[in-house]
Amino acid sequence: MTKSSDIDLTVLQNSPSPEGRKWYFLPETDSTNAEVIRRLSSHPSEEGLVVIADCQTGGKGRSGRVWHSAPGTGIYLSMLIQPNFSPERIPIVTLMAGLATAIAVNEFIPQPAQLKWPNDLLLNNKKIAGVLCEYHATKVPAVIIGIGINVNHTQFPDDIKDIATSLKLESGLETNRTTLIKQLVTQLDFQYSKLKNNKIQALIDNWTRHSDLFGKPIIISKGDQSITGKAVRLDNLGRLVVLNESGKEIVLDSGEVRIQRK
Ligand code: BT5
Repeated sequence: MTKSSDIDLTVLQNSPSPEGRKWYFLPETDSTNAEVIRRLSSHPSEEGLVVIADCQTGGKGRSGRVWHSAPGTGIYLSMLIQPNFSPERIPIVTLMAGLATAIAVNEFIPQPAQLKWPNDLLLNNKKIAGVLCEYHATKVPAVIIGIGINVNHTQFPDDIKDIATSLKLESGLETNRTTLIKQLVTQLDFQYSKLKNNKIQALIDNWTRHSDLFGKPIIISKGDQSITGKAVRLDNLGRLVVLNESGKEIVLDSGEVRIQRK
């Protein structure tokens, strides 16, 4: 069995998809997001394009962080969308992609994973997936939705071993990556169609149902500031509304959230 044998591009290409979708599989790349961005210069209009890699040598997280992308075990996938809206809407795209990931992943585990604002999916308080959306302003503005899911990992490097988990570690079962990719892309298409139809509130309500963040005491770090309070809700721009310790509502468009567990 080759390392990437459970990713079967033919199965994916034959699955129901929007017309004209292109699928690419790469045994190795620096970053699937970077791959899509490079491709945009020669192919400026390819809405729906999906690029999958078996391994990333420069997997990207937010703010220049690294996404650990071991070969043969994870899903490293980018989808290109070219919606008719401005960069302010990217936070909503990130929520939409997280929701699609949660729904897809939850098909494969008995206990549901929970979304953590803005871009994490947690299982038993450990990170099982992350989303990185990047805006690229070309002739046809593009958003690259990057999703990393820990699927069949049995171990992680020292720096993340206490904060990361995988489907395999949580369920004890090996998951076929092609089956999960199919679910993920189906969900992405479905949630994106809702976004295009401006069903923002429905999307935010659904995201909220897939998160155990609300009502919990949290600490949010933003640069060198940190705010302690309770997550109250998301507003219609996808920002987090927090009730701080003085009883004042604060609206955050970015930050690192830590749930204070007892
Ligand atoms: C993310 O960033 O969670 C976004 C991850 C997006 C990865 C996908 S893979 C396909 C596409 N191509 C790319 O190059 N990227 C996207 P952030 O919230 O900044 O989290 C990064 C942090 O998560 C790191 O600093 C580590 O602490 C932790 N981390 C790194 N790799 C991890 C992993 N495999 N599992 C769990 N946690 C990880």
